[in-house]
Amino acid sequence: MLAATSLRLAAAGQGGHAFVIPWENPAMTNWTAPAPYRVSLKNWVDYPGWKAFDKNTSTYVLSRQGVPGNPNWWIQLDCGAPKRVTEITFTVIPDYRPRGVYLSTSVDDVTWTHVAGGVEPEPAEGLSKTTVIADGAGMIGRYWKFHCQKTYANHRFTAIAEIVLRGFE
Ligand SMILES: [Ca+2]
Repeated sequence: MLAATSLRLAAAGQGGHAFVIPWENPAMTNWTAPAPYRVSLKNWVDYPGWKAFDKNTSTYVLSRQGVPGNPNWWIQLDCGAPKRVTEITFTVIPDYRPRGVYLSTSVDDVTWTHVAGGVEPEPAEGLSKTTVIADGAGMIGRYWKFHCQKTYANHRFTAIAEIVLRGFE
């Protein structure tokens, strides 16, 4: 046990994190598969939102913006257990860019902590943007929720092609 612990700490390097098994969210094949992962959302069109987490940048989640009284929409990944997430990569599709997207996280689906804002790429930045969390130290959460606040251009729809979370078990 001691040897294994020492090995992990050695691998952690200067960060000294106790858990250093690299982790990345799996490709979802439905709302709840593979278990224990689960995608949920609050949006304003009927769309298979789990495709924002299917590791395919040609598929996406779509929603309307600007619905009276409910202007924002969100999509979240429940990892089934807490993960330390150190970075996320957020990919859009050209004509339906969201704007002002921020990420929050929770360990219990009750208390939420703001993680990062502006996680979407600006048009000049291309279609994907990677955001490093807490200078690479990451944050620990089970639920990771992406809030889409605004649109670009004249579209009333926004879409997210793919979100990938990386970090440690
Ligand atoms: Ca996708």
